[in-house]
Amino acid sequence: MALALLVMGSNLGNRKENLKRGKLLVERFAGPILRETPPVETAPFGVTKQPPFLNCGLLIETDHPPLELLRLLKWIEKRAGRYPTYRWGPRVLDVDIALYEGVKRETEELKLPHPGLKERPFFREIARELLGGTHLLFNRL
Ligand code: PH2
Ligand code: MG
Ligand code: MG
Repeated sequence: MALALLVMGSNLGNRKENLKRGKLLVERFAGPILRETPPVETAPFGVTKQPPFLNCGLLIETDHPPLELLRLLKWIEKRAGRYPTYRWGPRVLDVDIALYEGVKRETEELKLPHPGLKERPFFREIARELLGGTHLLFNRL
């Protein structure tokens, strides 16, 4: 059993409903949600000419090892209606692993901690909001 910090985002269709759907699927297939942030509207990062995002964060407990969790989240995105666009482009639902307890990894498929934690203000804010005291669990990465 490990803790993982997930960041979800949506900027296509009914963004609020998409995040809700994502949350239900995460809860059902990835593991229980211990803490969550309310959705917050954020300016698009990277490709700036696209609709604004709704982002939120989930702290979950999971039995799935990192790569398995990643693949499960991709499946959840599809199940919530995501269809392919382009890199950093608009999407119905994105569920990223920001942190996975005790894991540091730099592969093509999976980078942990997620580079967004350095680059994107909303990642940092979500991490701060959800980790608070439990930050210790991650600070040796
Ligand atoms: N996700 C992206 C690209 N840009 N910008 C915001 N504000 N929120 C996101 O979730 C986001 C983004 C690709 O994953
Ligand atoms: Mg993303
Ligand atoms: Mg993603």
